[in-house]
Amino acid sequence: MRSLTLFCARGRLALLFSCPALVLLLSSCRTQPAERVYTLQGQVLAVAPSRVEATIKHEDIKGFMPAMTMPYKVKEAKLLDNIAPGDLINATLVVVSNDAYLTEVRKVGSAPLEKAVAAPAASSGFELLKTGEAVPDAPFINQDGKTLGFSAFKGSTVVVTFIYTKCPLPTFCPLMDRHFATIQTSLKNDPSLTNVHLVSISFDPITDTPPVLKRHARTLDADPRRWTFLTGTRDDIDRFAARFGVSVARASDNPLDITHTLRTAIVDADGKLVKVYTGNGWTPAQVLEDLQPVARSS
Ligand SMILES: [Cu+2]
Repeated sequence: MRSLTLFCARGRLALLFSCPALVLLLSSCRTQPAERVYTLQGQVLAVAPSRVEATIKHEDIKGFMPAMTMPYKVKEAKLLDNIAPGDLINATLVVVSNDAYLTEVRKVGSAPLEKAVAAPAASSGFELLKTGEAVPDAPFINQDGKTLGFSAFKGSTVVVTFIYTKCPLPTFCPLMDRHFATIQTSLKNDPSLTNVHLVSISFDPITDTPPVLKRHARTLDADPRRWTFLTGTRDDIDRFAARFGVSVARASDNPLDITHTLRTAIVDADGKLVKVYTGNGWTPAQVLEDLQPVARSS
């Protein structure tokens, strides 16, 4: 039931495309409140300088997601006025269809911070790719189970992002999916961008097998001629992703409990890095604008 609830959160339209049996369940989704509210308990590891976001290592959120460490938006900056790293908090997590944020943040104690919870990519021993540098090749498997290297996309301008299909927060991986779906629509309507290809790489190879990726692609209405989903071995994916600045940390007791950052990049038709977008603040319009000169020169 949990997966269905999450699915509803991502958008009812997706449900329509997925499978006929699920359509029957649509009515039960409709009756769900637009806003879902959960209790979050955990420790604050960091507070963003703008104080609109805090990284929290939290316990299981009953009925929603397992324990993990990740950044959460707060409804208003003043909610974090008296909150500092190390604080133990109780908060209310509000999840709406395309957004999630904390309200009612309450300090209930404090505890010493553990060191190096999610190692940043910089310490993983891989150098970040620089603009103009050739993106290294890496072996992947696509949603059809076909083996291919990243170099297979040479000749096309590529927009690549990193996701996993079970990501529970609408503002993270599901947002990357929605943005890519929006870009795909624009690509189809813009003849100058016919040579642009979208690539979503999952860093959860245990769950995101080719059939799972294929189903996921279908729910997003992804056109396999324009948008490819890739998986591979964990090491190959992590090594490749780290070059773009993606850090992926899996809990030692449960590799399905994933803490990650987001990076999206444009790679030109020669396989060279053009631009990297950090986090979830970028927009499809911005990427489409940045694609214009790149796609034209290829
Ligand atoms: Cu995610």
